[in-house]
Amino acid sequence: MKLQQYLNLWCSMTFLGLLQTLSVHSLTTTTPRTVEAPLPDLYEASILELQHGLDAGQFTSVDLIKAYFARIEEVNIQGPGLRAVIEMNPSALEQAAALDAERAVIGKRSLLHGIPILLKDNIATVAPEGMNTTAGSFALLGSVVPEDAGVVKRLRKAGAIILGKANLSEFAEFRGNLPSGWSGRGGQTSNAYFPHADPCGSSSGSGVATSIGLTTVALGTETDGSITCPTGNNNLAGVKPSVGLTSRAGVIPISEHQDTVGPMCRSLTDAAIVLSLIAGPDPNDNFTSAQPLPVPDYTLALNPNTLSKARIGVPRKVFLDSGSGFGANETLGAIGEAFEEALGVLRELGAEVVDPADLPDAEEIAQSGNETVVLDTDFKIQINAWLEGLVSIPSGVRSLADLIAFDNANPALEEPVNFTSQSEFIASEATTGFTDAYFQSLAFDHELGRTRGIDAVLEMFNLDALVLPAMGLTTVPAAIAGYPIVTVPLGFFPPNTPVVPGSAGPETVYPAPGVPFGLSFLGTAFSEFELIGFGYAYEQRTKTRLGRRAFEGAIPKTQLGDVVGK
Ligand SMILES: *[C@@H]1O[C@H](CO)[C@@H](O)[C@H](O)[C@H]1NC(C)=O
Ligand SMILES: *[C@@H]1O[C@H](CO)[C@@H](O)[C@H](O)[C@H]1NC(C)=O
Ligand SMILES: *[C@@H]1O[C@H](CO)[C@@H](O)[C@H](O)[C@H]1NC(C)=O
Ligand SMILES: *[C@@H]1O[C@H](CO)[C@@H](O)[C@H](O)[C@H]1NC(C)=O
Ligand SMILES: *[C@@H]1O[C@H](CO)[C@@H](O)[C@H](O)[C@H]1NC(C)=O
Ligand SMILES: CC(=O)N[C@H]1CO[C@H](CO)[C@@H](O)[C@@H]1O
Repeated sequence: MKLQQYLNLWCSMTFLGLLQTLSVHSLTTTTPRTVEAPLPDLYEASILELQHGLDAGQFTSVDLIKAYFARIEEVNIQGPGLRAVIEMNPSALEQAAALDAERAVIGKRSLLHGIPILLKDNIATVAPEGMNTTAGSFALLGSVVPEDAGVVKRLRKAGAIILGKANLSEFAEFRGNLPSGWSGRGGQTSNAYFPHADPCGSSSGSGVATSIGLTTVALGTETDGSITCPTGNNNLAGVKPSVGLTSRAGVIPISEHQDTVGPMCRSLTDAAIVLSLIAGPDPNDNFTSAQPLPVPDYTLALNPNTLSKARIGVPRKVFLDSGSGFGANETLGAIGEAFEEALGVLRELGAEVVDPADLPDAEEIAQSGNETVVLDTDFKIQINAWLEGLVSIPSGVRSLADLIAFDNANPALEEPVNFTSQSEFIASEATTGFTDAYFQSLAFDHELGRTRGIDAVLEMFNLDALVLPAMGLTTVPAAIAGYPIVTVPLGFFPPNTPVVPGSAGPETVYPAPGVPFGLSFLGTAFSEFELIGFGYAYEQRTKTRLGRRAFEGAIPKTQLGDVVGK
């Protein structure tokens, strides 16, 4: 079958599944709308709620874009200065109008038709649309990419509207010791739950913007922790997919062996809808040919009974002994307490919790330098290819060496005070290509993460998944294995939490009262469907996200009612 035929078939199959879910949801989770039904609150609005309103003619996608733009204006640079968004799409209103017209005449293409989505600034969009793709760096400002990223092509085909680009830790946190959530172009992203709190990185802007409804949904990317951690710190549901499930073509790279693109949303329902539409093979990223087909409709995993009889393991050594910190740390003890409670919830939901269920090689993983060898080597080769592949670049930067020189020559733009800001660039520049040592380290990573790590513990205890807090170094085993992580809200630091200043950069604090943290489900390659099911059962039982809102000044006031009919 030709790819296009396959895609069409797949789209219609997916669409049927999504429709089925939509009707399930309208029966069970929403009241029937009358003409006077209230407009959805954009702080929390889900894709399904917005589709109901769009279909019923309560508001249009043009209204949505206007409302989100106004919300961004309120809090991004003004007010609390959250700096979550780096650029708004100057073509978004025009695209929204076209999609509104298409909906009126032929109906919607998918559940993302006319829905705004924010992209991390390392995901490419074509230049004539009006947005940059820079990974936050002035060195890439004005550069022209050859084409849209693979995931963006899929989003456009599904009818989604690219709302803008999200701030991030510059170069997805692979430049050096930079503050989490800081980029030269975007400045310091701040958490919306406490003034100046660490948003975590590197998908910081995707996390903060989604947490308070500056967008309906967002995409982030992860090489090691960059979706999982900001999903947790910003009270969201996110999926870090298996390497090879979502295309990395057109994504400013760190390493093809670990990079992934995934959704960051306010619910796993939204995340499942987005993932179903961005997953799938892409001829421009051959790792995607390794995934099992057909791509599942992940919305069919949204069943609250999935944990009944599931066997879930607790790999305590990964988060207690490997430097993740909070095991013996009073300040971070709230995470440990909430985690123990979560295990109780899993049991209540019928899961058999196997505790501990340690990775047999947990200590080896904690001590291993193999990941650094692989990432340092891959980054130089891949970023050089990215820079060479650009149609044009005003800075003239065409290699990693040029990038380092650009930052040195432009300290006012690219050098935050008191940070050794290029250590990873410099280490990567010193690598000499695919040496024997590199291939050895890559093989060790796969062995440590997969055969002697995650797969070993799953088999040893006959487990369906692992569960652990979504923070710090807990992402390493899945990162080196290329395996998936599904993260949902777990809890919030209590009101009496002492505020620790400067922890992620001079302008940040962490922890602090009210700052969220997450719970992660891990599994083997391409187990997203099962992990989404487990996460959903937990999310629906606890509804932790709704337990706390952002601080008052960080909550935008503009709502659909302010723009509809204006
Ligand atoms: C990039 O940003 C600059 C300056 O903000 C802007 O003039 C330009 O239109 C943007 N887009 C591209 C593709 O250069
Ligand atoms: C992708 O292609 C490269 C080079 O063409 C090759 O070395 C690599 O093994 C391929 N990877 C997969 C997963 O097919
Ligand atoms: C506990 O965590 C805080 C915040 O990350 C950190 O500043 C502190 O050094 C940690 N204390 C110990 C004993 O690890
Ligand atoms: C890679 O992992 C193996 C197995 O744990 C270990 O023996 C080796 O020292 C590691 N290599 C590096 C560079 O850390
Ligand atoms: C940078 O470090 C110096 C010396 O430790 C200190 O005096 C200064 O306040 C720091 N600046 C910032 C912005 O943190
Ligand atoms: C959309 C938006 O507000 N972008 C801002 C991001 O931050 C830079 C630096 O402060 C501003 O110049 C942009 O306007």
